[in-house]
Amino acid sequence: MFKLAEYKPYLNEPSTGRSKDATISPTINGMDPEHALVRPVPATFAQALVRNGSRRLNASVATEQHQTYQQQLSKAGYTLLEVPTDDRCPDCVFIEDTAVIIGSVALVTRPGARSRRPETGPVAAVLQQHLPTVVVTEPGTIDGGDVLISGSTVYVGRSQRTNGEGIEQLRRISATQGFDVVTVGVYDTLHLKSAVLPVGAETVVVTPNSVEEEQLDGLRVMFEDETERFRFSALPLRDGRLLVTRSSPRTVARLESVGYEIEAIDISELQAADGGLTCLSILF
Ligand code: CIR
Repeated sequence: MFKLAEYKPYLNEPSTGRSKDATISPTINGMDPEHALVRPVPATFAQALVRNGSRRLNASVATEQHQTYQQQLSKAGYTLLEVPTDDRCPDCVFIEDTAVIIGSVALVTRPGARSRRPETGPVAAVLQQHLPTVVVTEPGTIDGGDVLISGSTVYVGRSQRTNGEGIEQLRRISATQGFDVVTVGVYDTLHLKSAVLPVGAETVVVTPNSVEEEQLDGLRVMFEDETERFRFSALPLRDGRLLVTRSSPRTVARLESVGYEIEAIDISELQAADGGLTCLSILF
């Protein structure tokens, strides 16, 4: 069973102005990523994989929302790099799942969903121009949405998409870069980062009772509002702002009350295909 009560929910601590974490410009692996790799929404987006949805996805709306996302990345100071979209890959806008930056290396994944495996090659081709790449091999599977890095720890979700062999391969490459790996069971959602969203260097917002929460004890945990289950997503930007989803105002209000500088955007169409804010870019 989950040990929710063991956590001291950061949200319940008295707020004394800006929190420490809220003032930190978030870094990845202790470095400040300058590039944001993105991939435009394909015309076939309506065929994207969806866990529970029934409504039809709209590629034009998703494209508009994706453009707003890119504008925010530019405003924050990232240099945008683009992988050409591919109409044979309806999910390719969710580029995060195809590669993970660990230290100075890019780990090109082997996505858990067979239909998504052709997405990795063109992403690897761009990343190879910037940093060394290694590739997850069969029978391992990893989706980048299952990988969360904080300090020198790599948290990896064991999910429907990421298997034990994939995690072992991740552990080996992480060790070469000086990172430990902690496995977190993912129960009630697609990826670890569907339910555990980094909002700063050491703080995450967690959807209660959806992952193995006791594995997160190295992190400061805040909780998503119960009425907004899985609607919250976030991406810490290099200019110190926190990009968040407009669909989760109560959770966002909690973050504002402890000092976060928030920028809220609407990515509802991308969320309808189980995407969030992290999954739309690879930062390096
Ligand atoms: C999928 O099911 O693979 C896509 N429709 C959504 C992937 C979202 N990826 C992510 O959050 N990292």
